[in-house]
Amino acid sequence: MEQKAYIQLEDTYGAHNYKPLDVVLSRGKGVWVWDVEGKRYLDCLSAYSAVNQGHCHPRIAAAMAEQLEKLTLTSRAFRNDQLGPFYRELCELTRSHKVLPMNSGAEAVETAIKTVRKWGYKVKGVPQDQAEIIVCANNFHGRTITIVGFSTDPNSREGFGPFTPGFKIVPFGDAAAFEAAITPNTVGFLVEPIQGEAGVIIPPDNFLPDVKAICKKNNVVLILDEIQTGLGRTGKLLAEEHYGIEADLTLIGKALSGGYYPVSAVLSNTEVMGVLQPGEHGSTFGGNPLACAVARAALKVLTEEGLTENADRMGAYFLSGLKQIRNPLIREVRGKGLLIAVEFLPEAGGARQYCEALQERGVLCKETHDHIIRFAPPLVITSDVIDWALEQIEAVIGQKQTYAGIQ
Ligand code: IF1
Repeated sequence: MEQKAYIQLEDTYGAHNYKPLDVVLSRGKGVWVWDVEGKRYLDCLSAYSAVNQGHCHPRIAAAMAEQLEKLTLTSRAFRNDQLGPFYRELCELTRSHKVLPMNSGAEAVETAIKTVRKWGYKVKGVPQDQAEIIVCANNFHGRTITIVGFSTDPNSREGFGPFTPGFKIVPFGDAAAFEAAITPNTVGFLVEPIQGEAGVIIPPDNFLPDVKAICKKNNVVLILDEIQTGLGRTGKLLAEEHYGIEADLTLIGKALSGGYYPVSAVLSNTEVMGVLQPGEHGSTFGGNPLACAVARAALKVLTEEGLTENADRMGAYFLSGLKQIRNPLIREVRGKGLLIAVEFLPEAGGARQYCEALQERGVLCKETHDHIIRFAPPLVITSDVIDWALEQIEAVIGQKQTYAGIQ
């Protein structure tokens, strides 16, 4: 079938809850993907950091293929031979005490919300149903009703009410505002170390250390959502390491499976997780043997192939190359590791046009909030590929472009 036939099928039979680029992919390997007409593209989105290990990594594929022949799902009514080793390897890697495995990132977020609320009632002594959780403006934590209820993005929440009570919103990066919002009923602070969807918003260096101290002083659980920033993306295994702190609960997902399977987890560095008793939380597929086998392989690839270190080196290289691009329409180039954004002034006419022009040149990326392009290639990228990507990006957004888009 031709590209446009696939597009027509999607548009005819699919809900229109996305506005994808008109590229129909059929194959992926490492940093590259190919469309149905055989054209090759550099993937600069990595499925929003779920493919940190690169597309179709053979070691993860092999682990999945082997497990497929053995056992895929038992439910948690019974034990299996992949879950315990997965727990241990993940805890040792992240210096965690406990793991609660789920499937999607949003489920990990919801699990953390339930856990800290229960901790608030059973341990902190918050009156029943009075627990408060503080979040930041411009957050992105998923798409469930509870989560979009504390979103500040109208597109994420309009028309989906009524929402779950018990959440307060403070400005991102403002520790004083966070402290001022705390009450005796505050049980948790849920925050991304770097806001991905908001456009790679990096807080002041002292924000998270200050927040950690404030949480400790006020007996508030610090929940870091590392579903996008975690697992090597920012040049550290977890983004919290840039700030020298440890969360009480850490949420991971996406690259936990290397893009092979929905796997997420809540990591507990304290006994907060201990409040959950049998039968109080769970999921049909949470912690299934196939998910665990895939995640174990994905973590091994991440560590044994030095992908975090590569993200640090290649991210610095990519960022410095982008910063050399001259264009008065560029407001800012920012990033940590291979989580990078180029923000344009409104006069540029929006970032989508640049994403479409880059698609023509074989680079796939995605705009966010109209004026920002996020560049987040798989962590296996090499400097020669970055050099090629910079040539394409310079050609599209470099100095010679006029106002309101491409000549
Ligand atoms: C979509 C955005 C990114 C996340 C953080 C939790 C979740 C996500 C920090 C929920 C998921 C995904 C969702 C996906 C696109 C992508 C996304 F554009 F939506 F906002 F990455 F920035 N915490 N982010 O980034 O994880 O339930 O999706 O597994 O909704 O299209 P999930």
